[in-house]
Amino acid sequence: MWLPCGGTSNYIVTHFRRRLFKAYFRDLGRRRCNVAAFMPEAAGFDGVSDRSALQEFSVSNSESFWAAVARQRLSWIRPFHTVQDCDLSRGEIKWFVGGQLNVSVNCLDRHVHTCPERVALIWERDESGSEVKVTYRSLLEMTCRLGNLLRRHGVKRGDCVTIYMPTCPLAVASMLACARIGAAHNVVFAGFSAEALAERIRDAQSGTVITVNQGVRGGKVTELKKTVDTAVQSCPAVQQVFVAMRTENPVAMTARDVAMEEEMLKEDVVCEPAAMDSEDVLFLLYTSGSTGKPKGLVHTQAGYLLYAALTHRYVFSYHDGDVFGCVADIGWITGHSYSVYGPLANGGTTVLFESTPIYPDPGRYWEMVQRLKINQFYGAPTAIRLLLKYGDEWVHKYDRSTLKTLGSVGEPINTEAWEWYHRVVGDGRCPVVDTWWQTETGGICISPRPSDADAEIVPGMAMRPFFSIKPTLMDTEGKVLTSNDVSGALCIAQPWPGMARTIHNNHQRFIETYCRPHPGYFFTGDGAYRSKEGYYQITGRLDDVINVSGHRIGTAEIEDNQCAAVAESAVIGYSHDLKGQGVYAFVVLKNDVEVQGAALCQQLNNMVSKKIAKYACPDFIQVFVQRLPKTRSGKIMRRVLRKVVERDLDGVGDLSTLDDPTAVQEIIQESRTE
Ligand code: 6R9
Repeated sequence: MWLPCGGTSNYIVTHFRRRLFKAYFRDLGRRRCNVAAFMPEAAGFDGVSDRSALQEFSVSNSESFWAAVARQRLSWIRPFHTVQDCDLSRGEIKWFVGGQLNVSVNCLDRHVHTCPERVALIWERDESGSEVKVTYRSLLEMTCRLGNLLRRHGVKRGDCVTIYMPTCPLAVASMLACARIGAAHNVVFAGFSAEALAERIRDAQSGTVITVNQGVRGGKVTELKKTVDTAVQSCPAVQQVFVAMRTENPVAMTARDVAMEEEMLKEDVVCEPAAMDSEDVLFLLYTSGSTGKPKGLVHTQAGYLLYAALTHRYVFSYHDGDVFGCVADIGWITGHSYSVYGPLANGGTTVLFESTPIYPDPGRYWEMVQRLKINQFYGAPTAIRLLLKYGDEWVHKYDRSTLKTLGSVGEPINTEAWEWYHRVVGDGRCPVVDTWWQTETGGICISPRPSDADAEIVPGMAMRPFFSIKPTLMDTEGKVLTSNDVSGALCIAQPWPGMARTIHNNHQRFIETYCRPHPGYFFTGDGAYRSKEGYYQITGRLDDVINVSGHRIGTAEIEDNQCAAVAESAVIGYSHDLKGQGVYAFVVLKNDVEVQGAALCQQLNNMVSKKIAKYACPDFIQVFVQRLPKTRSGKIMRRVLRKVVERDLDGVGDLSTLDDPTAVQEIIQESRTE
């Protein structure tokens, strides 16, 4: 004790003890109260008095954590009897076994009971300034009519419906109508070619397709119905195509086609929801593998919905009344989890963005933020880098004071883009959350938030695992790396409810891709660095890793070294006589920049050798590339760049997800003239 012993001090000691005791419990009470205010379920978790204890609890008591959250946040028709039944090494994943629920009831009906007139969707149409608001009541009506229509046309529980539509309320209602009647949906991005669409319809064994007459994006009209007509010629199983009208232009209808809105009007606004088992299929979503055909990842009902809802609520700190603006297309997992399921499960108001970041001008996002009073904005680094090129004026023109959180997803966000997003878009006052996840993970797994309000955020780092996520890094021999300040293959050490359950029709491929490389772990295919402080930073796809003279370098590490003249870059490894692999860099310059190639190369080399090491310096820099080949969701296709450099154009593999094939032609031309 710090007081000297003596007669009079006894009183003081007791007095102090009592005060200390009281203060301890007051503090504990306050912390408990804080943590329960943050997450009500936490009040029932033993020993959880603050957020870091909550995080630890969620990892080491993942079953209790998810059981409490599932009971609290989902409406069940029948409660589950087993929280999880998983064996990662065999790729057997089951959550909330025995439970029954309906996803559309969770996303709609329960909010209609409490707040029918709340806006569920704000459809930000391509035509700027013509947004359409849809309340929970009317979205439920739309969904029910559509559910009844599908049922009347023979769509049954367990069938799979392909949705080939732009981001719009009817597309959301189509997804939810499938969920209502127990059919699975398969949304295909409405920019894919007829061939890519046909391949996905066939693989999903869809007998029904939903589309629109025409799409409108960036002011351009696309003939979506015609694309479907071509696609279904090679899909004998397709019996019916529902056609909604996005524009007023009529399209040729065949005997197979159904005029969707007209027929919906004949249907009842009440549609009995199917009681679905937790592990029934909710949707398939195709994502391209680097080789082979696209994979139809399968997500199921309860676990997916719960994970989307919880991550949406806590990563973005979404609160009732906020307007959530995720600008991803519904054809991607980001659109599924954060434009549709997460926000709607939380009774939120979500923006459906139909346009592009530069239509009608590069101020589009920020004008929309001002007009719709968006509180959380969630976009992709590729768009941020594009807008950065156009300068700050386009941002400053608009009032962004409603913004509270900015999110990034899809690729590593380089430091320059991160700083610009934070400083210019967010006026330096909004946390930027760089969220790492995959179609396979169903929702965000690593992100700077949730954490304490004043917890540091390091630019360009995803940083902290979400509740119950246990990231693990493996070395090249497959051993777990336990220390900090290391890089390795990113795995996740225990199952979580949002993870994909299988690849449609190919469970073997699921096991081989995700479970076999590191038995007992889910293998992500990405590389990551764990910093001295224990924060995670994604270094890029492992199949893109470059190995120079025995040093493994992630693409993101080199690409982050950009100088003022550079808009974006991509590096790949190519075969090099001495070093095994050399570094080949493609560099896109900012608009109106005049630089000498040699000076720029010198500058870039200096930066890389200063920040990483001399061995990481590009051996060859192809400057003045107009643009990089990207997927339609904005990811750089390094695989294609590698083939260009190797002059192996026949070996490029699946190109169906490539945004604009002319980008590849340009690079081939330029690489010949260099
Ligand atoms: C949500 C989504 C998944 C792949 C993933 C990784 C890359 C996504 C990232 C990121 C670095 C981030 N990725 N988010 N890389 N930082 N914040 O994009 O899903 O289309 O399946 O792509 O995207 O390589 O493995 P998906």
